[in-house]
Amino acid sequence: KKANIAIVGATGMVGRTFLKVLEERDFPIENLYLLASKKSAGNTISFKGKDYIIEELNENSFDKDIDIALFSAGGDISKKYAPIAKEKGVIVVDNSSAWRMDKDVPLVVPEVNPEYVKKHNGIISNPNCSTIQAVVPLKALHDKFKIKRIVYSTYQAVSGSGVRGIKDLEEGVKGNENKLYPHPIAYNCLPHIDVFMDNGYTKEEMKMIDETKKILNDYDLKITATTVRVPVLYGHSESVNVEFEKEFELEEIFTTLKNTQGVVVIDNPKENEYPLAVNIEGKDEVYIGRIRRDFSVNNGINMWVVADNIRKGAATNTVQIAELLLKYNLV
Ligand code: 11C
Repeated sequence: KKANIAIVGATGMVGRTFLKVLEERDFPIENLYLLASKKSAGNTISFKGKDYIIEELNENSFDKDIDIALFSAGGDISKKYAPIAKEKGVIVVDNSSAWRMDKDVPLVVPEVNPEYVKKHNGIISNPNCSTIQAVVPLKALHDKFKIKRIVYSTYQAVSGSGVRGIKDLEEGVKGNENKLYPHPIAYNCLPHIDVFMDNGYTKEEMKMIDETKKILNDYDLKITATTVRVPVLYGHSESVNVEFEKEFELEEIFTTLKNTQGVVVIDNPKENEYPLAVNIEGKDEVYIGRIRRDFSVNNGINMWVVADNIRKGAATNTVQIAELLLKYNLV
């Protein structure tokens, strides 16, 4: 079966990657509609060798026969237009944070909780990029050894902030002033992603904590996080410290991760081999290395988790969700 697909935010970094991923995976599309803001309307984007005209997103955009709309145009657009699309019978797969914590909205990572798409009420959320890459390995480990506590420390690429983040880094290394971030990102690390909340955490940190619990469907997990922006273009890296209830042999952790769908283990310290952001750009898997015991607790490990934030962290995961909708005959 082929589906009618709309892309909301087609000209953005994630929007363009949606198209690339749909093309690469040969997603079965009948009709494709590209929607964006007024300023891009009328321009064309090519998909599978054919040019498509970008239309302005408005309240009538979903009057057409659209099965699935992939949204990546920011939270405000999703808040306003996802309910309109849903009303017209479109299934929205939303990459923004607008609906993620809503009780009626499944938050899906296909390697972790694919069946949750069946519970959709017109909207399915794609998690935050830094959460997606963490939960792929954590789900497999949780099933086997039962996680008690997680400590996340992230090293996140500027592309997570979109083109303006990339510009701040590229201009910064030339000696020009930062325009997006509150401090220079060139030659620097900023312990500040998204806005600060009243509890002293940033919103990015709270997203990692809250979304992990929702995706793993375990609200008893103890989780803390520090999220840091680093001068890297693509690929988020994370130090993930995990404490388990159950005892384990380190070899079992390796075996579990090696057998987890969507995970690639690169862990050969003697040869200086471990996942690096610059090597995983354009990849769809989650790369893991530096797997070792945390000797400060009874049953703990540390690992280094790297993924392309625009692909697995956003576009690929969203397209995988759309693939599940077809697989489960939901469109
Ligand atoms: C970043 N994780 O790296 C953010 C970008 O909730 O979808 C994605 C924000 C989100 O800045």
